[in-house]
Amino acid sequence: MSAQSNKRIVSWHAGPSRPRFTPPPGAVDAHCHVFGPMAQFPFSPKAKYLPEDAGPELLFALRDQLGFSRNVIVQASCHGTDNAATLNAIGKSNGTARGVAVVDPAIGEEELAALHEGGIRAVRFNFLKRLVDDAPKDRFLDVARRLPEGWHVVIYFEADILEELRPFMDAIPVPIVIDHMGRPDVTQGPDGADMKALRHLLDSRADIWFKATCPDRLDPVVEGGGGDPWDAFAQAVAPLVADYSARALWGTDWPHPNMEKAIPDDGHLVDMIPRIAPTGALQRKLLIDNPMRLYWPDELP
Ligand code: 0GY
Repeated sequence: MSAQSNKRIVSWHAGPSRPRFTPPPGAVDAHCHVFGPMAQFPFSPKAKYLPEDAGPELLFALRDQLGFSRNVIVQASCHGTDNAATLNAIGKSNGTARGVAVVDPAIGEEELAALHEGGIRAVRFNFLKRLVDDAPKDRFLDVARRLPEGWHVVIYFEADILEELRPFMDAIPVPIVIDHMGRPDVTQGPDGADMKALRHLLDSRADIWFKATCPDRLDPVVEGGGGDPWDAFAQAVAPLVADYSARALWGTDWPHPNMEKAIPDDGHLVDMIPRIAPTGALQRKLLIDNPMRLYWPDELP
């Protein structure tokens, strides 16, 4: 374990408020994680943080409390390339969860097929230096070229390397989903340099999607610990969702890895939805049509 200390951290709210916004029936939380339970699914020796257990029971209880129907569970870096905890949660979901895996680039066809069988529909390439030791673009590309039918790639990066990643992204032959919009500086506003670069990227290909997620990570922390009510995020992101409404996804990011110093209230996160997607039609795309197209195309009406 390369985590700074062996103290296990809690990064999620103990009693999130009940949201005022009611998601439409069938809504998908398209970005969340599970941690452990550690006794059954130990963390990676390379993990950069050591969280308390946040297993499927807690995740599904939160899903119900917030008024969601489905989850897309993204393999968190603390579990490395062993997707057992994510698969365990999907297996316990009664068909209401699918997942995004992190894989060893040497993975073979049979292992990929087993992940598909377990409900995985994408692989994640993480470029955040504080979370992973290396991000080998050539090996990632090799995996991207060998994915099972219908899968996509999820990429997590920060805005300062977007341009550097362009040739890599251009070479990916399947749809791409950008985690947390590539972490733009939302205080620059909807027309700021980071949002312009993101729009430029989205305009370059019709199959690049984005997660309109994590106001708690992207909006500056104010006195008192959080950025809530996250006004800068709402102002910067609402126009993006309106202009690229067929490619926007939403998720809680529960259990909010590494946010232990500014834990967001999940009820407040849900209440951001009508601020970035103000109409019923936009909410339906963001929460149902778009994630269903990517993760449950077999169940589309
Ligand atoms: C997120 C963001 C973070 C962590 C991870 O896999 C992870 O550990 O994704 C982060 O620290 O920014 O999406 O959960």
